[in-house]
This record gives sequence, C-alpha cells and structure tokens, in this order.
Amino acid sequence: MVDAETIANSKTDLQVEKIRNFQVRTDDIFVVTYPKSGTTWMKEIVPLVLNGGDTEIIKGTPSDVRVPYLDFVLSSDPELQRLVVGFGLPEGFDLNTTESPRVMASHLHAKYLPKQIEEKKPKVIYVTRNPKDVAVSCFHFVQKELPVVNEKPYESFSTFLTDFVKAKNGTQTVLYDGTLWKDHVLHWWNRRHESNVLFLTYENMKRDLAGNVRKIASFLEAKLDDDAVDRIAHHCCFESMKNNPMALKSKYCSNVLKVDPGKSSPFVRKGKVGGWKEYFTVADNEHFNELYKEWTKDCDIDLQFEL
Ligand code: PPS
Repeated sequence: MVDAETIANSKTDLQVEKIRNFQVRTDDIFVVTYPKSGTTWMKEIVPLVLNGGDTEIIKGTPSDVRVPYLDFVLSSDPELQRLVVGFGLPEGFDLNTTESPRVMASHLHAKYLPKQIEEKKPKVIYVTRNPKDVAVSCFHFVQKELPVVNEKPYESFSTFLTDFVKAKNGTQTVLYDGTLWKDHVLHWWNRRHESNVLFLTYENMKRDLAGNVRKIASFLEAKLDDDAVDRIAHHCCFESMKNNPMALKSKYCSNVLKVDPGKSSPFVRKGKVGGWKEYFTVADNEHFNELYKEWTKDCDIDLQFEL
C-alpha cells in the first residue's frame, strides 16, 4: 500500500527529471488538472471524442489504462509503480512504445511537466474548478486515505482547509507536488489563448456537457456527428459515470489505496457545483475570499465561480 510519506515526498520520488526529459510527440494530448478538478471526467471524454463516440470499445478498459498518469508511470519508485499496476496497467508499461495519439494525464505544475511541451506544442486540455469545491473533494479523499496510512483524519473541514491553502501536511496525499491551487491555475489561465491549449472549467462542463464535447472535438480536430456528441454526453454525465466501474477505479481503490469502492468512489463522488456551502463556515468563507482576492490581485482571471 502507498503510505502518506511516499505520496508526500513524491515530487522527488516521481523523478521529475525523468518527466522533464520525457520525449513528447506533436500529436500527444495532455490532460492537465489540479487534483479533484475533473480529471476522471476528462479522461473519460477524450478517448471517446477520439474514437468517434464508440462507448462499447472503452467499456472494458480502465480509465487509467486509456489515459495513464504521467506522474506515476514515469516514476521508478517501487511503491508508486504499484500504484500504476493497481491502475490496471501492465508491469513495465512503457509510454515510449505506446501508439499515437497518446493521451496522458498529469496533476503536476507546468514547471514539472516535460520540457518538450514548450517546443513540440502538443495539445493540452486544462480543466479547472472552483477551488472551494476542489477543497471539499480533496477533503473527502484525504479523510479516507489518512487512516489507511495510520494517520489521524482531520478534526474538521476547517482544519483541513488551513492546510489546503498551503498545500501542506495531510493534504499532500492528494496535492502531492506541493503546488498551490492559484499557482497551478494561473499558469494555464495566462496561456489560455495559445493555440495548443484548451482551458475549460468544471462548472461550464456541468452546465453544458454536449457543448463542451463539441469544443473538445473541434480542438482535437476530431469529427463527431450529433449522435456521437449525444452518446458521449450521455456516457459521461455524472449519473452514468457513477455506475461505470472503469471510471470509479474500483480496482485501484480497493487494491492500492484500500478505499472501499462499494460505498463510494472518491473519483466519482457527488459531482456537485457549490457543494462547498455545506462545509465552509462563515469564517472559513471570509478567510478564503480574502485569500482568493490576494491570489488573483495581479491578474484578470474570471472563472465565473460563485465565491
Ligand atoms: S483526481 O483524484 O484528482 O483525479 O480527481 P478528479 O477526477 O480530478 O476529480 C474528482 C471530482 O470530479 C467529480 N466527477 C464528476 N463530476 C461531474 N460529472 C462527472 N461525470 C464526474 N466524474 C467525476 C467527482 O465526483 C469528484 O468531485 P466531488 O466533488 O468529490 O464529487
């Protein structure tokens, strides 16, 4: 089982050098997200957009096999390699021999991503989400994981939030490269007009999934007819994904992280916009809003979140 320290130290364990020097192809597709911002969702959508909306083909393959995490696959740490195998990838899986177009995911900050992204300009789909909902989603993940690794769960959401806004301590079981939400998101916000970058929000995907599928198809230069768009939107809506074992990562949850997928998967949990209101106290909210103002004071970011 992967312990908290392994995950917490994973910035080095992940061998950033290996990731930085990874050979990128111009037709690669990277799904980049801050954790808990819609990664699993996008990992389900992109392969379908590329295969013309054939949901049958992908039903038998775990999401992490279709779209492997660069962060873990390029690690040579045995514990993190176990995570990769738990994802369903064969031992010794090699991205260098994977057929194009490769679709890969990462939670890493851009400074840890392959250097060749800047030169080869593969397509990057970046998904962001209201940081308050991200915090709540992370909280659920971390609360389940900490006892598994013999650490105490947080006493309250408020104590978790104090660590979340610093990406410290127990939060590193999920925010493993120690990056703050604002540093991750502002980097890609500032690059949102680059032609190889598609910047999307979780909230907008919730509002109009079919419209976002079309946007993704156009960005990936994939032809989709209206039926295919509808099929993808239906297959990828929250209710369908909640019943999709390949997206719930049942095997990963139960074999590697010991989260009981029978009860609820942290990868497809509530799927709500604004769920944070049930967790933030008035004081949490005031502090967070002040911090958000400070984080964003030098830029024109407008993600239309309800803050
Ligand atoms: S991870 O662990 O970082 O890869 O998590 P990630 O997949 O980025 O985020 C998990 C949250 O995304 C929600 N989710 C969805 N929301 C809406 N529609 C669909 N189809 C969907 N699939 C996953 C999931 O429920 C997590 O959010 P919370 O708020 O915890 O429910």
